[in-house]
Amino acid sequence: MSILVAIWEFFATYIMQKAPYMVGFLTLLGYCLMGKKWYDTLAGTLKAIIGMLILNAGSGGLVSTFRPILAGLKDRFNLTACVIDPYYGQNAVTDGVEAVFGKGFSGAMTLLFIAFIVNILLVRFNKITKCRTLFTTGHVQVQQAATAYWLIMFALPSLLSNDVALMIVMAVILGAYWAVGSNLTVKPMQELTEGAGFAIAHQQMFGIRLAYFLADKFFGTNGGKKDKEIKKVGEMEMPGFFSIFNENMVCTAILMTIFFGVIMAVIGKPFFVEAGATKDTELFGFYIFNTSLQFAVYLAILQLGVRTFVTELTASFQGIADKLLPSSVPGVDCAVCYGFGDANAVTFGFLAGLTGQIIAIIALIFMGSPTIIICGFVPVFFDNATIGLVANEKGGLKACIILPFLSGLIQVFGAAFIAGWVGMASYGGYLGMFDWDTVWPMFTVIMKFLGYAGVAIVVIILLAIPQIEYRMDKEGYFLITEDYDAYAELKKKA
Ligand code: ASC
Repeated sequence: MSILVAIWEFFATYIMQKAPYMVGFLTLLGYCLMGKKWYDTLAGTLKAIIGMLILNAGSGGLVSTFRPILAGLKDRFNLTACVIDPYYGQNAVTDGVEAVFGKGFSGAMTLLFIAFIVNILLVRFNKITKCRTLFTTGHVQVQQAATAYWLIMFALPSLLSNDVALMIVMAVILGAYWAVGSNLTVKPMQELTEGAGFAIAHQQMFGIRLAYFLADKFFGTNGGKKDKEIKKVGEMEMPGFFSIFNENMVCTAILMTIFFGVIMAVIGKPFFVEAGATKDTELFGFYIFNTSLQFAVYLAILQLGVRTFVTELTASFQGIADKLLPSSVPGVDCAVCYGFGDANAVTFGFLAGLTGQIIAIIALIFMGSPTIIICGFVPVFFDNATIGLVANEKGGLKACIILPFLSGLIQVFGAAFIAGWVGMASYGGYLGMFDWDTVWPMFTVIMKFLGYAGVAIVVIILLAIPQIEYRMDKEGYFLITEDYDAYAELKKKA
């Protein structure tokens, strides 16, 4: 028995919460189920882990370089404000949950594991549930479990005295959100990657599907445009000087230098000297330029990581889909899709989202909002870059700029409302990613005002979504994950 407990503890600590090892574990399991030779299995597993570690080096580098700059705006202007950032959000829960609800943080980890089991069951029985995607991004699951823990306890205080019932309600809602949300990204991702065989398991899954829908409806073929009329970012013919923007690294470098140049100049050199990021003797302009170029560097690293692991994970997942979870695909970090589609769409999406966020923050200040939001790098970049990429694919350049811009506004207003209302703002941070500024505040409102009936409504809404999608395309629904070429053929005929 104690051996089983030890194995479980090892799995929980070193595999489930660490995305590279979760991806490695799934690759190993998949290849074993396929009966691959041991040395191919070993090589594939190592490539999967290393690829994810490279991806983490890229996204971690972006976060550690640019997060302090945006957070610096807060110190520079002496704002007591709530930073929207998954890590600040997690800290806020750790700091406040005991005082506010009398429950420890460890409950959030129990929630994570039970919700993950709910996700597995929903996929296992997908003949009935129509859910096709398994969450594999452990760090995101930790952040979301922490936030859901707070939001649901806030919404249903009557459950606080019954730990078991509370845990069941929370796990069903969160597990259903994981299964249903990532399932919504199957179609956008399969189309973007031409059948690479993954979905997104991150924090803007409803956002991705909404952007896909709106881009198509208002900027794309469903809005009456012909395919060739949709000018995508990479298809723009730029004359003369502007042609250098076609090159992703050059484009990113120039745009980031302009944007971060302005932001860093506003914050001022003394802040960066004090933070130990540069020296008094160093030229500030050089420091800004060098820092801005890091953006292109980390994006390139991130894309290398994606190339290293995606084929291993998706090829081996076939074994899991054949033997354990029929017709399913893995849900992965949103950064994985930056290896596909148009790389400049990532940059444009981010900058449009940042512009939206800054305008919304200024509006909050002018409206005298009791909660002021500070942009965190993770929501402003990873949400809006992803939304921009999907929007560009479906609706071209206009969609790639307008939709992330709107998303930026929504992120700030949504976060200001929910973080202020549930009391997380006073602990300095909120998760702040797109779904958590839109879908989750809506769930919280429904449950707060309707109690148990609200819980039922939320669960029914979630579970109904894949059913509706299935009924809209019975023939293609499972084919898109089982055999993308056959699916594409089917769509061409239709
Ligand atoms: C998040 C989070 C990160 C990033 C990363 C993007 O939500 O916590 O560290 O996005 O997953 O690659």
